[in-house]
Amino acid sequence: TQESPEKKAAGIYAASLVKSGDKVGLGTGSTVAYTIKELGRRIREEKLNVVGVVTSYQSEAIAIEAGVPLTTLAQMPELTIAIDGADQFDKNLMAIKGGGAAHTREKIVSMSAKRFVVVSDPKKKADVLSVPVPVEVMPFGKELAVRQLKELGGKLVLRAAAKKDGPVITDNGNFVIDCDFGEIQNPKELAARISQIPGVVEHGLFMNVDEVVIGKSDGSIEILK
Ligand code: DER
Repeated sequence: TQESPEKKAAGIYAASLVKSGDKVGLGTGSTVAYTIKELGRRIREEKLNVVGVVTSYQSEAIAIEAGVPLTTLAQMPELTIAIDGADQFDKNLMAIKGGGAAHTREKIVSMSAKRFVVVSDPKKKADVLSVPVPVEVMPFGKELAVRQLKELGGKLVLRAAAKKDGPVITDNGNFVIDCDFGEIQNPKELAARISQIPGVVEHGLFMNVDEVVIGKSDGSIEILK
């Protein structure tokens, strides 16, 4: 993927928030990839001493390549800071994630951290959240989840894989249904309703963001708290 100055500015700034001794949750996607690579540079050049927990096979591969030491939540259940991207966020720091189908482990890791920082760019800022909400569902329960998500007003698409015939299978072995609810006036209520559907593993509405770092094309950043 070609360089994005906005994502690079946000990702590198977020890596500067990390200090030696921190236990770092490492999200998934192209923006946080800059953070992971910058942490690798700081480990090599500044002797930064940190351990990370990843949220996908993708972030695991990037972290290993960057030389970031990794462990698991089983060994390191309470994290200092989690850093991750998002597909959209609003002024109340509500976010929609899951563009990379990694939102279940991302939510577990971000909720395991004392501080959750989203790295993003101006295109993802919205007055009202409106992009489709990814919902990870157990294949066994897909039909029931489809019925109940439709009852909530969603227009649903089972996420198709790119280089595999058939649906995306997540790192957890499940399907992803992208649910278009249009403008979401009450994200907290929608999140609660989706979570009640049996067979839903996790949805992409995140209400635990502490700050959003917005990268700009001139390399500067803006922080929403
Ligand atoms: O899947 C996710 O939630 C990712 O964080 C993703 O939505 C953000 O990806 P990007 O940084 O490549 O836009």
